[in-house]
Amino acid sequence: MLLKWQVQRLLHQTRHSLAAPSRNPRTAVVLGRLLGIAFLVCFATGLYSHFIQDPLPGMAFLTRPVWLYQVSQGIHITAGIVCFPLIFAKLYSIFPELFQSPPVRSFPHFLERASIALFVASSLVQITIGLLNTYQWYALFPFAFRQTHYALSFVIIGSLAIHIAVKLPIIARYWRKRDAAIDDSEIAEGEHNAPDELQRLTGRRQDSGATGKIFAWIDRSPQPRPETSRRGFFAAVAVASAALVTLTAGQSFRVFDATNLFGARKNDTGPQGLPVNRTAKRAKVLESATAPDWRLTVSNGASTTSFSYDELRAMPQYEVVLPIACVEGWSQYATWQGPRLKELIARVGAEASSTVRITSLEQGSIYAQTTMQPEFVRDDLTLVALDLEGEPLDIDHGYPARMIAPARPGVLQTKWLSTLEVMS
Ligand SMILES: Nc1nc2c(c(=O)[nH]1)N[C@H]1C(S)=C(S)[C@@H](COP(=O)(O)O)O[C@H]1N2
Ligand SMILES: [Mo]
Repeated sequence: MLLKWQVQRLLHQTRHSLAAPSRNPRTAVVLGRLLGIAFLVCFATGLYSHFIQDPLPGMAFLTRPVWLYQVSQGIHITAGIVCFPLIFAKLYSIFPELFQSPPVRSFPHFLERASIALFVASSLVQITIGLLNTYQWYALFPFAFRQTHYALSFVIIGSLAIHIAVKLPIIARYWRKRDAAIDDSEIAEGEHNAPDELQRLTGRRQDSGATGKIFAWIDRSPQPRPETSRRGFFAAVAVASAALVTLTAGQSFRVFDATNLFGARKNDTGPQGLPVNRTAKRAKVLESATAPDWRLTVSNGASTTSFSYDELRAMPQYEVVLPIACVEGWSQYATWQGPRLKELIARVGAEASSTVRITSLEQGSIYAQTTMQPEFVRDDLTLVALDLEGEPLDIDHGYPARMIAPARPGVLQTKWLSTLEVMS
């Protein structure tokens, strides 16, 4: 019993000593709102990116505007990066709540705290593995990134829903600034955490009435002027977020190109002015891609034809301007030339609205084989690209031939083509 009291006192004292003007429910609600928006944006763009790579039966995707995936994924990564300052600010603002006493008051209270623990932990893991992935540090985690990231997103959205439901009274009360002003009468009904509530109230207001006196009794340490320091706190969060966007978003959005110092990729670098993640050497295709007898095999059931490089060049050539838009957030437009995919499969008697399985010369990579759905196959802009910026593809860009299609994630723009099989 004595121990219990001592623990509770310690928790109380810790909580008091952590009080600060920026640590109040209004700050937590404002940050929570911003985080909630960022999470929902990341969730929606994430689902799009997940299912376009792994469609459920019956799913079809838009092929216009051609930048749809590029912009969606750019937003996903940028919003994910902004979550870092927002989450840390939010954790800072509610940190004293960690020392609630008693730690658990009831079963619902236990559920509330457990759901927050899950929410915080999964969010931190989520944005961290996401960021690491954009820098291609996959080796740091021994699990499939996309599946884990996808599964965690449901844990997060689920616990976010519980969190919002539990905190609804506080959220409603501090939603608007003017509602956040609390009158002194509430001090009386402060129940178990009355001193904390007082601390917060007095931390936010510089009145010297009864509140001030009780406050002095609780803690005599001088407080910074609440309004100023709260504004300073928000300014710091805003500056940190803006700086992160400015220094990284250039990989996804041209406007920030000049200040792209920390983005995982820079535009206009690499062979033919386009970045390269996986070189021909690393993909172990240097030999197979330059073999003089290379042919592109196109099949439709029993009907199979193979095309030499020159035969592909002899077909009608089309020029398209399309972005490579990597799931890691970087993207860049380029000019591509080559025959249309639908005209190639027509040579083996397939309809334009077919599903095509695309196989690379590269072996043993998850990108070595991809499937293209009918809406992309039949599109006029979907090419088997031979040229990039008016010259034959650099070997690192997929020479002799690669796929390029509109509004598609980079992972599906298969390089070093070997075979195309019409599935249905
Ligand atoms: N065969 C093959 N094709 C591939 C890849 C790959 O590793 N192997 N990388 C994909 C990815 S993730 C992207 S974003 C685009 C552009 O990647 P690059 O920068 O490696 O050219 O090509 C795609 N095509
Ligand atoms: Mo990618």
